[in-house]
Parts: sequence; C-alpha cells; structure tokens
Amino acid sequence: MDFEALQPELLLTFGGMVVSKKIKTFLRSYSPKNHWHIDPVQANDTFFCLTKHHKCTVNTFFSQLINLNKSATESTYFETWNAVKMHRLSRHDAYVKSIPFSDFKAFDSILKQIPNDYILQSGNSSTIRYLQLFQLNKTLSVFCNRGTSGIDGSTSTAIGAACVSKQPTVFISGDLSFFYDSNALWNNYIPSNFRIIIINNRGGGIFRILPGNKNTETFSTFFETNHSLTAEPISRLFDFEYASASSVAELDINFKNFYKSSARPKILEIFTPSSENDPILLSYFDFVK
Ligand SMILES: Cc1ncc(C[n+]2csc(CCOP(=O)(O)OP(=O)(O)O)c2C)c(N)n1
Repeated sequence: MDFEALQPELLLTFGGMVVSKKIKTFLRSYSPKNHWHIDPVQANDTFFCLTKHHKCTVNTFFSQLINLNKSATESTYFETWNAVKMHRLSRHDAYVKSIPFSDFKAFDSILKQIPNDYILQSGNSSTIRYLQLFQLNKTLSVFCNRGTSGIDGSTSTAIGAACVSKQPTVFISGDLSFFYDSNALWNNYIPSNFRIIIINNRGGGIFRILPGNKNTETFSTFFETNHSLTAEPISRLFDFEYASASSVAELDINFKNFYKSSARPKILEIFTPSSENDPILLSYFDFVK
C-alpha cells in the first residue's frame, strides 16, 4: 500500500488513547505535519508530533471551525483515502464469507444482530480489538473500560452502567475476563434487559496472536491458561437465562430470541475453536491489503 499518499498534513484527534496498534504505527511512521488534539483538559502525544492542544469541547471546536467559513482547499486526499477504504470494506466482506466458524466469524454474526440504539459494552483483550475491525451500527453507543487494558472489572462496569442508563445493554466479553469478574453478577440490580455474550475460546486467545511457539504445554498452561470451564453453572447460580452456540447456524437460532424481553437477564456463550482463531485473524490482515 502507498502509505505516503495517506500521510496527513493535519491530524485532528479527540477522546482517549487509540486502540489500534496498526493506526499508531502508521501515524508514527508517517507523521502528520500537524497534530491537533481537542480536549478541555488533557492531550496525549500518542504519535510524538503534537503541535497544538485546543482546550475546548469537540462541539465548540467544530462549530467555530464551520463558522470560519473558509473555502475548501484543493485536495485529492479524500479520494485517495476513500478508495483504500472501499477496497478494504469489500475485501472484508469477501473474507468473512470465506472463513469457517471462529472468533472472527462470531463477531460478524453478533454485530449484525444487535438491535438499534443498544448500549454496547466491550471487554478488553481481543473483544475490543475485533470490534474495531467491523463497521458498527451507528445507532449503538459503544463503551469499553480501557484504563490500563485490564481484563478485570469489565462485567461490573457494564452492569453498573446499565443500571444507571436504563437503556438496553449488551456486554461482550472473553471467557477469562468473564470468569475473573463473575462476582459482578452477585447483586440485586441487574436489569432484565441486560445481555451478556461470552466468546469462550477456552483461554486467553489474544496470546495466540503474538509470535512464538504455541504447541507447548508451557504456552497453554502459563500464557493461554487453557481451561474447560463454561458459564452455564454461573448462569444458574445468579438466575440468568443461558444458551450456547458453536456455529453460525446455532447463533442464528439463538439470536431469534436473545434480545426479546424477558423476566431475567440472559447469557449467550459462544464456543470457538482456539487453535483456528489466530491464523484466521492474522490472514485477514494480508487478505484486506
Ligand atoms: C487484570 C488483568 N490481569 C491480566 C491481564 C493480562 N491479560 C491480557 S489479555 C489476557 C487474556 C484474556 O483472555 P479472555 O478474556 O478470554 O479474552 P481473549 O484473549 O480470549 O479474547 C490476560 C490474562 C490483564 N490485561 N489484566
């Protein structure tokens, strides 16, 4: 790819840290001439080229910018960028059609099924990383308790936020992250429209994505922490409805009912093949190039 053609003259950012390592690497290697961050209080110099911190809200910044009424500068930047984006989107769709059941395929199904206007809470680890590979339904409000990328406390955060917001919420979590914080379910305030989706790849799937020999007992015991737990007994303990799926067909059946109103909150546990997830994710990046 011609990265130089995508190098921006001006980069505008707002919000917290960028999750994508690829975007970070790109903007650090092909530095924008100017980087402006908009935030009333703080500005992270994520790309080591921050030139201005606009200390105001995003809405103030953009309304003042529009009011400047400056005529647009001649540029082909949008066309170049958009062509790359369109290519990537069509390759993305082709890739999803070609792959077997896996974390990747499960995310595709999950994201197509979330009803409009839901709050989507994401766990850390690969959940938040998969989410950024998909075009999300724009009516969703998406949250992730990033902090220092801890896999603890994500369920508690999602439940707390759902209690306060009163909006229907779906929380997507990895299995280890879910089991770490299972005590989050021990409270009397979980709304009945709260939904949990667990991607159970039987351990820390993210560690398989990193380079190294994965076919050793040391790897599976101490890095991946391979296990055979399921969330079904926990669902019974805390009075959640429970269902599970291990294929797209089973997911489709489950999603017919999953978001329907119910007296109790629900858990859907999706079992994926741990040793197939990482090659499928890594091949994706080559395929969409
Ligand atoms: C509190 C805390 N402990 C340990 C880690 C290190 N860590 C990062 S990812 C991960 C595995 C997460 O596994 P899971 O929740 O099943 O998600 P997956 O990687 O399979 O998507 C661990 C243990 C962490 N980030 N936070």
